[in-house]
Amino acid sequence: MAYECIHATTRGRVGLITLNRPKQMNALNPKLMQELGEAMYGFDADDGVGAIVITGNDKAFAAGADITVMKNYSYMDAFRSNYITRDWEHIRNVRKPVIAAVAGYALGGGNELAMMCDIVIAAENAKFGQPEINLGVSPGAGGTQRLARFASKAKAMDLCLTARMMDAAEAERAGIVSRVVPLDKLMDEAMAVADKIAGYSLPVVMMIKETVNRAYETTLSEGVHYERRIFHSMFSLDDQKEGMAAFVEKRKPDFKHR
Ligand code: DAK
Repeated sequence: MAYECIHATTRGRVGLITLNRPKQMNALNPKLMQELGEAMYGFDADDGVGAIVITGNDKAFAAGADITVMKNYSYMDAFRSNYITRDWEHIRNVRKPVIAAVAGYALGGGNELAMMCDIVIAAENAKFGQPEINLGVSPGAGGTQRLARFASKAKAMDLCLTARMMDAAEAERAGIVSRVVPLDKLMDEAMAVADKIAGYSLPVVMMIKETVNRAYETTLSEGVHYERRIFHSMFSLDDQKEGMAAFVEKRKPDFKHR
């Protein structure tokens, strides 16, 4: 499918989305976010796709929402049009794992987009931040909430109130990045991770994603209870029978994704 602001393609069982506004540092305009949602829903519905990778270019994952679009908005414009919210919430609705492969700047909405993904793999040149305060506004796509939950209150306050950027090593220490790799290895690493996940039983992968995300929405005892119910339900899967039989028979499992 041809898009204006992204590229979307499949490689094996991995759906790869590349943000493609290089001259604007991949600033996230409404068209890009609408296309991103469309491509992600397409991959989510495609039985041939088991995991999704979102990336940018070497200089920028995304330098935030497009400031040229926002600058003349009034309160009513933002409120009545539910400013970009509908297109941003798509990311959270996708049920297959989404990996952000981040090189260069991930700022404002770019950092928020990365934090909406399930795994963040960063190149050594990646820089993460919430510089909205420079523009006279606060983060608006979950930055204050996800940074406080995924990193800490101290990091959330520090980044949101000073606009300073974290490098990849600090972001990994803070907990928002899962691995850091050299820039020239970023896509190999991200695709290898996605490929590995896509090789497992798709319903199990989707249930694990759903269960981990529960940890951020509920109490520990409710979360563990939910995990137990999901675990019990997995004994209805052909893939559970196959996975355990393959272990006992000392062979590779042949998952059928059901
Ligand atoms: N918007 C529009 N254009 C941008 C941009 C952005 N966010 N970031 C960069 N550009 C453009 C620059 O204007 C420049 O364009 P030309 O002058 O060439 O036409 C081009 O990209 C290259 O940028 P620079 O010349 O500035 O390049 P440098 O290497 O010197 O600096 C930089 C790179 C990324 C450090 C710098 O461009 C920068 O500071 N950019 C702005 C970063 C920023 O403030 N980001 C936060 C934006 S606010 C919400 C959802 C999301 C949001 C809010 C609500 N809802 C769901 C309600 C998000 C808000 C934000 O992200």
